[in-house]
Amino acid sequence: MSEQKYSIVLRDCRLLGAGDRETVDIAIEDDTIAAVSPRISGLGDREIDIKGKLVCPPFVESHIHLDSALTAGEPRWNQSGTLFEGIQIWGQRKQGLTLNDVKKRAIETLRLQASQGILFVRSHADVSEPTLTALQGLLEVREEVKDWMTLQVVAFPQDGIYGSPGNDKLLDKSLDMGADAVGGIPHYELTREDGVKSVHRIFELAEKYNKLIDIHCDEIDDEQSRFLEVVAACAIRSGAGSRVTASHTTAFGSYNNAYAFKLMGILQKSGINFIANPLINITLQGRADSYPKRRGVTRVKELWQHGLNVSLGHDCVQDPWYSLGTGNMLDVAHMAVHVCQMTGMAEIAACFNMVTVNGAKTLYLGDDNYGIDAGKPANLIVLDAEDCYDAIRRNMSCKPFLARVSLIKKFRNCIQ
Ligand code: 17E
Ligand code: FE2
Repeated sequence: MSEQKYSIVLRDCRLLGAGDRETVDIAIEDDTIAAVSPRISGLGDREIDIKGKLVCPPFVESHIHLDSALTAGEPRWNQSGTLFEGIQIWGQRKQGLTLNDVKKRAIETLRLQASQGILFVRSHADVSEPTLTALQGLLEVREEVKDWMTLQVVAFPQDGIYGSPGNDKLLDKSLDMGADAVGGIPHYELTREDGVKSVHRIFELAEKYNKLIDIHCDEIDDEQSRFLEVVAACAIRSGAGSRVTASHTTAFGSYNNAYAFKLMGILQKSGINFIANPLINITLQGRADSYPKRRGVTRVKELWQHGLNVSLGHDCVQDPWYSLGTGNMLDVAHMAVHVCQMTGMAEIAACFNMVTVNGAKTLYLGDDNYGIDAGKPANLIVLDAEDCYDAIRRNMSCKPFLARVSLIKKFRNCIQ
């Protein structure tokens, strides 16, 4: 019997969570994983010795604003470092948006992300401007990059749904144009009532257009900001649970424990996803505090301990809110380990999951589309690390290589 032939065989791969267990070989045929086993006898046209390094599914960037990426300092720098000054500066910068401007910066950022092992990205697009240039640009980019990057676009009304007349219609139009998810910003609406109304409107639109939901929710230090409970209640009543995401939720870090305890039960019942953005929220929040100064990050550890799905996002790559982004998901996981005090071994592993498998769940990619199993698309990365602890600890020097098979051709020199 002739030996089985594959396009590529990766030898001696250490899978996530394998510990000291045996490494495996991974056979790839066309764009699909054909086999994963301790010893594959068939040969690949291309044989790559991974030398026991960590092989995992690609990084998932579950929360970024590509429309504002690479605009830091334009037209001016954020002096107070607050969310609100950032919104003001972006409000000026976005007046001059053109399709070309949005697309050029978005593609440059996506290339930066792909070169660091990210193959799935969810980006918000500000839909508060009547021209909808940011959205149109990102929808075109979604199409243009689809061979090497899966991009989801959230219609995000940065200035609020009820902040000015017409925004509600713009959000509706954005979904009609093809955005993948409905966004919102209830804590920024003019009143508490408007905030609650906006959450109900988001769920109504999601149902009308059959879209996912991802809301910027309670991104403020105000312990009275309680829109998360409204999101959870709507998720419970609509049954939309796993299709719903609450991003940021930094006020949850300021709630009193009695309320937080009650809320946690409701959240568990809702089954919604959470996204924390520790790099930017550690810098944006706490700006009105003297000392003690709050960390301004949601209760990541407790959400994880209670079985909720939490992923992590970069949020910004050099924009008015955060000028220091690199796009590297290990930077994000590294910061989460510190800010959320998740330094135990199981906790560090959990933070690694938050930039990989948990992100895939948040993006609702489906079990068939993500992971290292026979039959799934051959989307995987190789990290120059022994395990996820080593990867996070040495984040600056850990270089991912090899990505989606179609990318092997594009980024051939990444494979070593
Ligand atoms: N807009 C917003 O409302 N919050 C953020 N963190 C960013 C943009 C980056
Ligand atoms: Fe954000």
